[in-house]
Amino acid sequence: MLKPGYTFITALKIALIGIALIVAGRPGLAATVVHVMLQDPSTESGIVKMQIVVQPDRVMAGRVTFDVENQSKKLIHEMLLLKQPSGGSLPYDSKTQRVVEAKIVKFVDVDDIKPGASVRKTVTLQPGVYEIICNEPGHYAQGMKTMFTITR
Ligand SMILES: [Cu+2]
Repeated sequence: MLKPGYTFITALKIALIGIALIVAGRPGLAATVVHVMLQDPSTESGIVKMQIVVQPDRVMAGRVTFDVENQSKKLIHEMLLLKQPSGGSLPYDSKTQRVVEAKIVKFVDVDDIKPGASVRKTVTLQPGVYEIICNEPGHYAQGMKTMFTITR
């Protein structure tokens, strides 16, 4: 036979686990995971240029965890999340071959990820059209940029 006190504690534990499961299952409270894959021809045969693959490229506003993986076998890459400027293109310095970071608002900035390494970053994002880029010298111009959308 169980003691009354034990039964109460057990019921309380079950209730708390139930609440935790409900909270975890609610959108907006748990972070959405977005996979960002930084690739170039050294990643695998068939990839002909530097590129960023984002899955999914459209998520709801709220907490978003970016799981950034440098899938290159040779090159250091990085990942910046920024707002797309309305109409215009990003400020670019052709001398350094980089987007001028002092002139843009960055929501995520993961610098210098070594080949094969992964980094996770969680941020809270408002609806809008964003851009994910790599700003190692020359990489943006060579194609390391992709659109990313946050919906309501
Ligand atoms: Cu790069």
